[in-house]
Amino acid sequence: MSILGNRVVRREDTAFLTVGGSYVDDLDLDRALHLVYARSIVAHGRITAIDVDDARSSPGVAAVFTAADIAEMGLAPNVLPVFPEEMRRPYIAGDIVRHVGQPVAAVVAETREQAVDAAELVIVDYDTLPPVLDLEQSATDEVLLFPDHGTNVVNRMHSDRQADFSACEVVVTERIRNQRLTAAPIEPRTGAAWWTDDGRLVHYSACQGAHPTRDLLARIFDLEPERVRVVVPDVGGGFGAKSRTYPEELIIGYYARALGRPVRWAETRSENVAAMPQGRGQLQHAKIGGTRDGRITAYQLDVFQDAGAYPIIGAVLAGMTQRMLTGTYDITNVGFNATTVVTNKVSTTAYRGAGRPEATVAIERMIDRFADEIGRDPAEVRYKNLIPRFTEPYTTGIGTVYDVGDYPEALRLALDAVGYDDLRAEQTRRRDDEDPMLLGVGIGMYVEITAGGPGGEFGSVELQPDGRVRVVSGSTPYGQGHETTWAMIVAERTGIPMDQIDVIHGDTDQVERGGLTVGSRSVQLGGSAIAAASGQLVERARAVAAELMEAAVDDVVLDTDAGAFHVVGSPAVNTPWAKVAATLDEAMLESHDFTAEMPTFPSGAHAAVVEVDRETGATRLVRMIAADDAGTIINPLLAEGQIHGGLAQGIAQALMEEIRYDDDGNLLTTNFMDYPVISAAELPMFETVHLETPTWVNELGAKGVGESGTVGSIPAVYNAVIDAVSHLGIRHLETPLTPETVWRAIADR
Ligand code: MCN
Repeated sequence: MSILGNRVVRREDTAFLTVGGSYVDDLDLDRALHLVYARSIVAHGRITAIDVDDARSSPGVAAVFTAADIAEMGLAPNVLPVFPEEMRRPYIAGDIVRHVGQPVAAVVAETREQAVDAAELVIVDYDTLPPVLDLEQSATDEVLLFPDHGTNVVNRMHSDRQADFSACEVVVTERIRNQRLTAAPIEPRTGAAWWTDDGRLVHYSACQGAHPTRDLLARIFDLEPERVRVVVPDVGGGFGAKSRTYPEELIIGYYARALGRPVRWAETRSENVAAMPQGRGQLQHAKIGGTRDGRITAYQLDVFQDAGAYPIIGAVLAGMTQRMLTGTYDITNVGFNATTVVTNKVSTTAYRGAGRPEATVAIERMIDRFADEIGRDPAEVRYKNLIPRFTEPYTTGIGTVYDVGDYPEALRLALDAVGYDDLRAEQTRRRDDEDPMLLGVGIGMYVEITAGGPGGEFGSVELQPDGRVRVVSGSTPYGQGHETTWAMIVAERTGIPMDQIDVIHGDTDQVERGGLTVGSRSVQLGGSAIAAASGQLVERARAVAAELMEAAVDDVVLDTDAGAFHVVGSPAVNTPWAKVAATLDEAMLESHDFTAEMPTFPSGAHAAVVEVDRETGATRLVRMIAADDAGTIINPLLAEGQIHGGLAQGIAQALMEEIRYDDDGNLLTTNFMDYPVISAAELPMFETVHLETPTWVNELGAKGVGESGTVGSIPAVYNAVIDAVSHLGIRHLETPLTPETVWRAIADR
């Protein structure tokens, strides 16, 4: 019997729930100095003078670095080579500041408190420049953020064809805003660095990939990668925003070298909200058209993507929106354009879903708008336009190739679970009775792309002479439970019990190579690598067992239930793994790099039931159903946990969370008082429904699940709230659907 598919509890949690995890800031570092940044209070301005004298002479201060002091470091490397050279970010701003919160000086002191106090004494004079905050305004280039570059536009994307609406009986347009969000990891960004006596750089980081950070550091400090060791201990969440280690942290090694002592950095929550790159920030102009009986025949999406002050990952995410343009629907006459611009706000980056929720929100809102326009039920319109079940690669109207999926079944399961027809009847009853509690039901169908980026993943499995197995993974987890997942895969392939399997990750001295844990890629790539390495190990061990049993290798099989090899037909005489291990002089190591032929496309249907208070505009999410298909599930408990977390973040985007700046570019949402991170108090018990169409892309049959919950839940909740108030003539509102937004719309009617 296979252990895969069982609800195995996370082995990671014993420590988390008892003694606690071990994070960068828990490092016991002898003689370490503390780094704190003085940050810009101006969104756009020229620095005319900077006075750090008082800061330098403040108690405990070892050094204060300005841009001039670190000039030899140049600008931080471009995150992607496609970005304009002129738009590279400085480690510390020297002449121009481009967002509130940008570092203007680095203060290093004996204690964190002393560094904070001294940073307050840094005095900067600015000539303010007009802030560019609006995306469409930025695209006009009236005010340039980088005059040398000549335009605020980072890139433009256009599909080969544009949608033609001439044959449509009905056409609906809408402006949809995907507001900025912060990932709000419980552990803000942290890092620590020092140099060893033989000149190696050691850097501890709370990030989403040890090796990519190591390679960046090697590049910055002009070292061979082997001369850098990056360790990623426990990480308190990342959600995409820690996928790239940022200049503020990358440069810690510079301060450590200059001062000859370890330097550590841990930002505050307010710094994290202001200065850690944010998610979303996409403005959409959508147009949908079709027949009066509900067949959609044309769809066009034109977007403006906010890159923030310096282009990083957020500046390419419109490409993901394009790839997932038509979602689960069979629409061939489609078009897409994107303009990505810089603005005087912190950069945008990947945040759970990264470009795919934006596509999903657009198509799912427009399906509802279209259904409303023709007076038909949104579920009926979806059924009419869904791609039928497919097991062979399917090419969408925009040219993306999906692996396998059954979208009509997902919709059926979600509607059954929620009791759709009864809800519609109840909704009508409440409307007729003028019940102050309006009922709304919303559907969010989704298909998303996982492991959509380049590269594969590394894994190795090593049988040691004492019988224990050492698994080494190139993936770096930050909350997903990889240790449990990898141990399950090895246990399943070898029959060795999980408690004899140790999992190593996140240390470049112990792991040969590795990628980023992004795009829900780890199980399908890292898991497949470990599965393949396990298979190779079984083959080698089988040869040893055959020798021990004096049998022909081809006659020997592994009984994974017993964890032992035997000759076909005679299980009584067997060689357990321990016996094979005992013959070894040195560990038996097998490794594998798995690269997939194509990404996988998890999908599903989410349904939300809300009550909207007509008097106050307040929304209560009453039920949330998620029917998700991530192919073969390794561990349903962990996969559900992923869905739960994703749902919470998606629901938060629909109802509550928003990063807001004022007209001068000051951040208004600076901590968890102003930025309402969602909690269990706002959420119902989630109802998950299971659906599995295993992918043929990898031997595990697994698709990613880490972001699915977010992608489907945003439009489901969004549509539910609009549905609740649609009979009042409200067709569309901007997220987050706060009580104020909803109340104003109702009051306007
Ligand atoms: N899983 C499974 N069967 C599958 C796929 C996944 O059982 N077919 C389970 C596995 O237990 C695996 C977990 O789900 O450990 C996640 O696997 P996968 O979908 O491959 O995603 P990754 O491990 O690559 O994680 C990345 C993904 C992303 S992109 C974001 S953003 C995110 C997320 O994971 N951020 C998280 N989940 C998070 N969870 C926590 N606690 N914290 C974050 O910051």
